[in-house]
Amino acid sequence: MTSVVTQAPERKTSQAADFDVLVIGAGFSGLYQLLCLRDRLGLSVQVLEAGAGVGGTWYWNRYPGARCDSESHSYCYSFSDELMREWEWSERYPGPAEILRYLNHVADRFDLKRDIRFNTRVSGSHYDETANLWRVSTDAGDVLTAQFLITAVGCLSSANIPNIAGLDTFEGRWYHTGQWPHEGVDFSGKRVGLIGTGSTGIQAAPVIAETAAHLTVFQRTANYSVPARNAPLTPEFRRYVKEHTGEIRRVMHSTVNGHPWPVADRLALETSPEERQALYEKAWETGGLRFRATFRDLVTDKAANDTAAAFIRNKIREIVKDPATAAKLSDFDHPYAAKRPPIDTDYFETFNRDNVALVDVRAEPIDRITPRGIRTRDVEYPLDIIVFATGFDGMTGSLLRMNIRGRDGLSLAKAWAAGPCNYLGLQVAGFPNLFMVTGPGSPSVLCNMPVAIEQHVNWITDCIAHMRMNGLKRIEPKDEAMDSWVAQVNAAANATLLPQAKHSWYLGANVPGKPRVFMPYAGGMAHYRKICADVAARNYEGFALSA
Ligand code: N01
Repeated sequence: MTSVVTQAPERKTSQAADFDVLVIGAGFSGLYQLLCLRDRLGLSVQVLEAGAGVGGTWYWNRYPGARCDSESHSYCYSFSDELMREWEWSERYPGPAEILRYLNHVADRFDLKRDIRFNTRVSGSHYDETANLWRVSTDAGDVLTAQFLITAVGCLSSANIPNIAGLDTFEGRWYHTGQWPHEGVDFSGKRVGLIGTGSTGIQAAPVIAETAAHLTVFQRTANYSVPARNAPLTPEFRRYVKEHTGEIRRVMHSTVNGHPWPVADRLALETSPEERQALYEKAWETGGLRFRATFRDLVTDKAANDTAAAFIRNKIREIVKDPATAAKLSDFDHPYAAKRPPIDTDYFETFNRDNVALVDVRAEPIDRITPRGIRTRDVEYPLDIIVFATGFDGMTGSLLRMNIRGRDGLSLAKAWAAGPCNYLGLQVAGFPNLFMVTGPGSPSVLCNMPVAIEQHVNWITDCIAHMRMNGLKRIEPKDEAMDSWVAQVNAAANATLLPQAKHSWYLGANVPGKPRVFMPYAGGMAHYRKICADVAARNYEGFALSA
């Protein structure tokens, strides 16, 4: 833990408010934010959490095959060497049960649960300018007040269930992966339809296929995927992690996307075809998101990207025995990694099973859901269960559904009608003392999330400490700082191939009516970290602070 103020001033709540700070969400972000504000700054903090337990994303996403795509030794907090050393991950990629055990361990170790109100969904958050406090209402009818409001609601918490006609007539059962029943779903003997082939659908399909009588995968856009190569961690690797915590953290904090490996400093187009092929083969065998780090021009140069796309297309054709299915699975319409690249365990192999079929809904669009199943233009597919792996109203959905209103009743929805304009992804003009952890306009989903979260939480904590030490009561960004940041976010995206994926949730393209704006900051986590540190060092340049 480096940048956060460590001296706890005397605990003191402003007279008018119930708490100094209200934090919404008890996932990775909310837990760490509570710890920093309560135990390091001595503030009174209340966390409001819709779930019955801690965990955020991992509390809700318990679908079959769910597993984190970041490697376990880096998908954890790095603020405490002791915590890093004492926790032992069992596999290369942790599943929801293990991540929930970890987050409960953290919550218990730092005695966080006593300040979390579970089963409490926020229904409205209004800024009262006269009193300079936020009034937060809950679905239980309570109203709580605080000087600061911090959203720690995650980027992917608002399920996107497509509006397909007839869903209400379906006589089977249906589920969205992001709201998975905690008791699980029994697929045995069932005919299952899975809609969606993003990271989630690609993880779920092989596991569902193992027990279902039949699985039909409805694919709208062919997706790249690379083997994850999950495996139990060896004692040697666990020892290595314990002995190198500082070094692992240093690498995670210095890389473009917060993973514990650097992007190779070589160009695909300056590498001979033979060597390039050998490097891709090696990366394919190693598995995981590291594949993207094979060359540094993969997400900036289309010709370089084409070499990776061709390699993956060939792999799919080698794996999938039916050439027509292989062709549909590899008919990509976007550059590799322009959408979040999935990693999988036997996804393409699953299409060699007798009980699995692929439907290309571009060629054969879904017409409606019937009482018996899904009808496309050509055929009715009889189903007992439909699984929507159709993603989320990403980045802004979880914020906008909380009915946030700033000065003069301005709603965040109105302020963001043309897209999520803000400063550094942290604050929005007109919404004083409201901070977003990993909001749009920050690297967030382009980064290994715990790394992005810790940086934001540390920055916000330092900022609040600065305000209290200097008798400052209010902070919000200046309009010109916001405009400049929005321009920088756009420029960073346009320097990459990412905006070329026209159907990407990064662009809001998966939600009808949502403005098409590239939302995360694509300039790299390490660069972003420096920008934020420089802003703070220059006396919070771009923010208006007042007493
Ligand atoms: O959602 P997605 P996701 N008819 O939006 C399809 C993170 N994550 O839940 O591409 C037919 O990526 C849609 O088709 P198209 C990760 O950041 C992390 O899979 O829009 N199909 C697409 O195929 C990820 O990016 C992990 O044409 C429809 C799919 O549904 C993010 O979550 C694991 C449709 C949605 O893909 C979201 O991933 C999983 C319709 N009407 C996820 N509407 C780990 O690290 C949508 N689709 C573990």
